[in-house]
Amino acid sequence: MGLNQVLDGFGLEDASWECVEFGSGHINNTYRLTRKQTGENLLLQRINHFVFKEPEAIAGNMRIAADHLEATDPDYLFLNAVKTKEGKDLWYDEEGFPWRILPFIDNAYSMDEVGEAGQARSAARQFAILTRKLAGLDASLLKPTIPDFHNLELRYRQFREALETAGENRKKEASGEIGQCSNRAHLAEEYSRLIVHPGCKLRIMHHDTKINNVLFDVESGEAKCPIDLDTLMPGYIFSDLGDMVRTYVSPVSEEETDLSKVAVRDEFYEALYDGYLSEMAAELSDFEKQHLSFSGKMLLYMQALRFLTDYLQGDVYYKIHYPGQNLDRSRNQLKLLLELEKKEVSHIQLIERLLKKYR
Ligand code: ADP
Ligand code: GN1
Ligand code: MG
Repeated sequence: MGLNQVLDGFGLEDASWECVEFGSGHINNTYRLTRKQTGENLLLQRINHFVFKEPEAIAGNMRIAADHLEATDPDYLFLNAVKTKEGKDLWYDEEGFPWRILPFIDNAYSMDEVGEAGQARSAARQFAILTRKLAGLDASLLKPTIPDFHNLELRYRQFREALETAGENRKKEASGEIGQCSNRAHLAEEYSRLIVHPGCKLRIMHHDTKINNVLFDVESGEAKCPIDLDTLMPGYIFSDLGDMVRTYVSPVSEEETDLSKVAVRDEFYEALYDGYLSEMAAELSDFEKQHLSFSGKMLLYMQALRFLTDYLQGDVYYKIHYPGQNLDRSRNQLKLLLELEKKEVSHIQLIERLLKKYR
């Protein structure tokens, strides 16, 4: 697909813009566009329509959220799409891929690993603010952009199905991880029990709160705003907290293959819960408060299952840079899950202390 056609779809002159690949996401293709004369930046993204089968749902959700925020809090920084020539949010290429342009946040950066506990606190605050500001909007107005995205029982079933069709070599390579994932099926049952409780509220959640989905301000070093809002949709409190535990507490990212480096940093765990609860504690039901510590386990288990399932299926979902990367990622997540499980009692006590602080 020629870039000139894409830019033309948005009424932009190809010759005036420089385009470079950007970011380290696993799903979409992201580019920074820079206007040669002025240095003005835009963010261009090709949405992966194999993953997001109903891209209009993303655009629709963003619009509903943006309208609500515009009415209730016009100063809140919420990125909404730049319109195509036809006044639409998305432009479709010949292969059926939707493209969008978003305002580019200048003087900001994202990171793949968290270096300081203060960054964990600050990022978690931003995700909490987003959910709090949307708490007055009926969650059922937003569509699931990926149905059953965080349905842990379904993820477990998909893993079992992948085992039935996987090649013998891959199954042999992954035998240890297959065993570890099979042994934790009770977590999926626990999740299903928790989310049907009336105290577990259906909320508008981000669903992809990993650390490279928040931008930090160059000057202040503080988190500025959540990005990657493709999965902003109805869900439960565990999703966002869980993905933060998954990606903020370890000194290394999910890509690290030296498992001795994968660890739980208590200071970072505390900071992220502190930041999140400082904004969200008053919003939570008693039931949600009582089960917050489940979040990290749930998300780590789900991510281990998802990477392993993709490995068993022949790497059809996540971008990989070398063979076996999805198995390595799954190993990394299982190690972190094990480390987290060891600290469960002290984490529950910590969360109780923080809930008292924000009562
Ligand atoms: P993916 O779905 O592939 O993860 P993202 O929307 O997260 O795509 O974008 C990839 C990267 O691009 C981010 O990690 C961030 O570094 C950068 N980025 C995304 N949106 C913006 C923005 N509006 N302004 C500046 N940089 C951005
Ligand atoms: C994907 O798009 P990206 O890289 O921010 C995935 C998340 C996973 C994450 C693991 C739509 O997020 O669910 O947690 O990879 N997004 C989708 O790094 O599947
Ligand atoms: Mg991303």
